[in-house]
Amino acid sequence: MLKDVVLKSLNEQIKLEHYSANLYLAMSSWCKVNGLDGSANFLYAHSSEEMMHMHKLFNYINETGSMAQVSAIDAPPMEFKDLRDVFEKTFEHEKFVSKKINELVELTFAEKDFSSFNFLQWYVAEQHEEEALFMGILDRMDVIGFDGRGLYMVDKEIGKLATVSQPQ
Ligand code: OFO
Repeated sequence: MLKDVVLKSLNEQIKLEHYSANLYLAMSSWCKVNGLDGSANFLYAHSSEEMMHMHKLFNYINETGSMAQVSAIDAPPMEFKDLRDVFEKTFEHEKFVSKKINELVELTFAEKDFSSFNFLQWYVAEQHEEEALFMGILDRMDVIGFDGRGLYMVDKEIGKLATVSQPQ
């Protein structure tokens, strides 16, 4: 069984991962209707990854004999200025998630919950990868630029990063 203070924070993280999944799904929808299929596919696939992050926490909590919670989550934004705005927001969001994971790690260490501390190391490594991934996309945008066929090229490059494609 988890201590109440740890359980509460892990359940908050479930909520945040679920929100991440919905945020990227909303962004995928915006990209799709704006003709940016590569980015739409990438963000759709990334939304599934976020659901996996959520399920991993959910299963961990239940395995300890504590109750994983399914909570109401806020609706994500649906309007974006342009593709750069979408990916600046993903990067900002991932930095926020990293901050929350670090707080959780700190809490489990302070509470001497070393099992949860060890479990959370996976998220620490994952956040490092995700921040690098989204920063890399912003860098690609800077290199390719948006002049002429730039937007088309950027979208194509982002599409290549999709881990799974959308169902037809
Ligand atoms: Fe994007 O890593 Fe979970 O939230």
